[in-house]
Amino acid sequence: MDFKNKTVVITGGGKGIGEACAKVFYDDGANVAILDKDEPAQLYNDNRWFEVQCDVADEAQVKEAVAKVMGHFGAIHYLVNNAGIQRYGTVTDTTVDEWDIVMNVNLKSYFLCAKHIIPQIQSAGGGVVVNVASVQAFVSQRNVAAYTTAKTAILGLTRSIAIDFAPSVRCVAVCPGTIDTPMVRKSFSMSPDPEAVLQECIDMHPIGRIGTPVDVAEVVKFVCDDKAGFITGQYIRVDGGLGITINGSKKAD
Ligand code: BMA
Repeated sequence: MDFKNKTVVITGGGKGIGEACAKVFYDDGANVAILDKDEPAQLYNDNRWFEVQCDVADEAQVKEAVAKVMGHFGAIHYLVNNAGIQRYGTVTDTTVDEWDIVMNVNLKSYFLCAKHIIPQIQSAGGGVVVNVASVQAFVSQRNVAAYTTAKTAILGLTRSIAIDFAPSVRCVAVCPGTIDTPMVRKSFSMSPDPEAVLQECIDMHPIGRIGTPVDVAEVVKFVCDDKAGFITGQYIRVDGGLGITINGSKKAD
């Protein structure tokens, strides 16, 4: 129970990677606070589990949520910025509204939560901010211009937080490949042949499968552990080798 008496705040913690993070921290003894825009699911009926319905792209709501978490747990040691959405379009066909919503959820919310939670982490004696980015910070798919831009910017935010708040606060980006989440399943379902898209995604990853939310959550938890105490300002790719070869998991032709 490495995380006993430690509190982690996880944005977008109601499903997908965020939910898996919440579970692995909870299983390791942490107090877990989930900030999610959807109605809380209340997975565990326990004092160590606290859910706040909150739009993390809205500063007033973030401030109120942080006050609620502080009221419940009295301290915050870790922030996992994870809330994310994916919208489709090139720069010429992405509307300004779509651009703004992707930037607000995938980037501004990371800034807002860091802004209002880092002072609490400092008061608690130090801790870690983990920013869940994407392998699309390095290699981009077609037709997701706003998403890949926001995910790339998260690396800059990660370095800034790491420099500005060292040594008491570490900040690390975790960059997943294709992970079996509701967000990714939704993207598959937009294709006339979702199974073919799934297979294409499997083929992109030399490990020969897409990832599970727990694959990512275990790395997020490790990064928060004192055992990772010499890692800051960096990114860790959790992507099954996506991008290291021309042919993904396919054997050479
Ligand atoms: C993720 C999402 C997924 C995609 C994966 C690999 O961040 O964009 O839809 O499959 O990156 O590109």
